[in-house]
Amino acid sequence: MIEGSSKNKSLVDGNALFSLVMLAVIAMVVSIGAIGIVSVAKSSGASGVTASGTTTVQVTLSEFKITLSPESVPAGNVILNIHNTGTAEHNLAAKALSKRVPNIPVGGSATLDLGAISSPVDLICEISGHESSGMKATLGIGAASMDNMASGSEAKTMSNDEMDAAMATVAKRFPEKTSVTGGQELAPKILADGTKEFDLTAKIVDWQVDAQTTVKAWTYNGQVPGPQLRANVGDKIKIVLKNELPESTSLHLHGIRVPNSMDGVDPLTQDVIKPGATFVYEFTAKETAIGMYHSHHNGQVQIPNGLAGSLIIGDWKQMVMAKNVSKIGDANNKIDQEIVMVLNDAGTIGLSLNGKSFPATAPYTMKVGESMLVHYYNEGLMTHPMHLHQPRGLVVAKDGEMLDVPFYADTLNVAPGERWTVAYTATDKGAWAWHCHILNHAETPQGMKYMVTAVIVS
Ligand SMILES: [Cu+2]
Repeated sequence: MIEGSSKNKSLVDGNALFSLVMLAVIAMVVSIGAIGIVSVAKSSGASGVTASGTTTVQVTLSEFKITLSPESVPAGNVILNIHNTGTAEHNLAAKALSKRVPNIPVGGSATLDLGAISSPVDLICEISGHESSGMKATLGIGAASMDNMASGSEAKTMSNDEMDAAMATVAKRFPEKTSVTGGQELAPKILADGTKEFDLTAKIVDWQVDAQTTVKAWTYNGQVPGPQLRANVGDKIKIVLKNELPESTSLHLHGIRVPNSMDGVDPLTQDVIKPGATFVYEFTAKETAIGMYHSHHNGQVQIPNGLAGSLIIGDWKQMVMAKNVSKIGDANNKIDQEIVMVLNDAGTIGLSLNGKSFPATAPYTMKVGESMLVHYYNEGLMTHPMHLHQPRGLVVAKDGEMLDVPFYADTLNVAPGERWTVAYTATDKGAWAWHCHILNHAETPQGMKYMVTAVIVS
């Protein structure tokens, strides 16, 4: 793993060193001209999660294969989250258990509860000809799900030199270009009474998590994460959401003080927004916030598939510096850049930073003495301990509430639904790896992947 944090240890692992050198060289070249704020990340289909005895397996159907993540699970209750990312209708059946889901349309999803299993389960698509074309898979029974991601069958068939070469190849692709970047700031329409109107359309698009992996993403305005919305305390805000998805949806304003009728929890606080319909969320920003907006309808599918974005209320660069100026140690007492990093680990997007997977994640650039404010958002199903090798961060806010006692951390757990705000101030030049420290969220036997990027300090 790219490791070696802690203040004065140097990297000793050869692969890690090579990877970092590659990062440095490539990213330095690319960064001339400054890469600024926006980020992107990659991922490729991703992960299952165990929660107290039940394992959730992500199943992706396409022409003509069935991909399971993880590929085996501990004995116990198993739920399959199935996504059709292909271009034709598919179903999924566990014939030995007499369980199946109806045909799933293109871009659609379904859930299949297998109940308690203790032996491997064969899965197929029953549509005529699809099984024989390759749509079959076996869900194995074995060690905990994560072990499979790490041990990867490739590792057993590659020589050491082959593994080194594979790792070098993927590192050289960083930072890889993809067609669209998520989280772009959306300028509001300013209405006659000063209201800031943000127009969002929920729709499925083809999304590159990296240059070689395209998935069906569920998006706001074609972006993962959705566009970044910004406002100030006192602003009247209107979010006009048009639903062009094949499913109903609703939009929850997570961490933002709104009237109950604007909380987006169908069917309690509003009716569902049916496909083709539009709903208007309207409220006045009463308090500063590091807010999420995301689906609150079939959320365990819709959010990991991409329906999430940030709504930031207030000038956080100024607020954070005013409260923490002595601890941040910035050269001119001004935070230079502010970014949102949305973590995800499931659905069609999978393990990713801002909708992209390494090497398509965006690197960030800083100069010694400069500061960067990072808002981590976890929109996935698991906790991610985010680790930046250097510089260390000052954790200044949790869920949009400024901490009375900020603290330094080089690794910070970010649980689902949480937002943590961290001020990083660059002290040493170099290309510093930045990744989730659940190791198989950041690396495979073929090199760095998923939740990895870098900060390049010059
Ligand atoms: Cu992680």
